[in-house]
Amino acid sequence: MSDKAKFGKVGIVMGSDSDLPIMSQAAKVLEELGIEYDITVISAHRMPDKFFDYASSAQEKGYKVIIAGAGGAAHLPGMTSAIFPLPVIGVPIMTKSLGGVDSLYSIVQMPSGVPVATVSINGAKNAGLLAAKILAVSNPELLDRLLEFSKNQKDEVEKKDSKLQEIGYEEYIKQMNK
Ligand code: RP5
Repeated sequence: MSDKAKFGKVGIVMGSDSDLPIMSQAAKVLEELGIEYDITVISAHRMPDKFFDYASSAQEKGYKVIIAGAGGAAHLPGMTSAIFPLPVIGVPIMTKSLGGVDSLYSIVQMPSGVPVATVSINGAKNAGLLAAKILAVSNPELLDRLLEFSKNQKDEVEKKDSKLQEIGYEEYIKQMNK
C-alpha cells in the first residue's frame, strides 16, 4: 500500500471542465495533506450512463468520500449521494447568470434521506478539508496533519497582524495593492 493510500481514497468529480479551476483547489489541499484522490469530469446530464457507472462502482473501487462540484441545475452531487453509500460533499459552482445561487440551492436543498454536505459557492478548498476531517475520524496520523495545517494557518494570520502593527494600515493597504 502506498503511503497516501493508507488514509482512504477521495473521488473528486465535476460536471464540466469549466469547473476545474475551482475544483482543483480540493485536489491541492488533499495533496498537501498526503491523501490519495483522483479527479474526473463526468456530466450527470450529458452522459448519464457513464455517471451511473462511476457512482455505482465507487465504493468497490475504494472511495471513502466523494467531492462533487457542479453549476446551474446542479444534480451531480445529489444523484451521487442517491447511489454512493458513503459521504458526498457538494461544491456549488459560481454561474454567470445567477451567481451560483442556482447551484447552491440545487445542491443544498436535498430531500430528507439523501444528504449532501454542502460547502459555500466555489468552496472547493473547504470540501477537500472536510473530506480530510471525515477520513481523520479513524486516522490519528491524519488528524495530526490537520492540526498542523490549522497551526500553519494561525501562524500566517499572526504574521500578517504583526506586520500591520509594525507598518500601520495605510502602508499595509498600499503593499496589498502592489
Ligand atoms: C454543469 O453545467 C457544470 O457543472 C458546469 O458548472 C455548468 C456549465 O457547463 P459548461 O457549459 O461550461 O460545460 O453541468
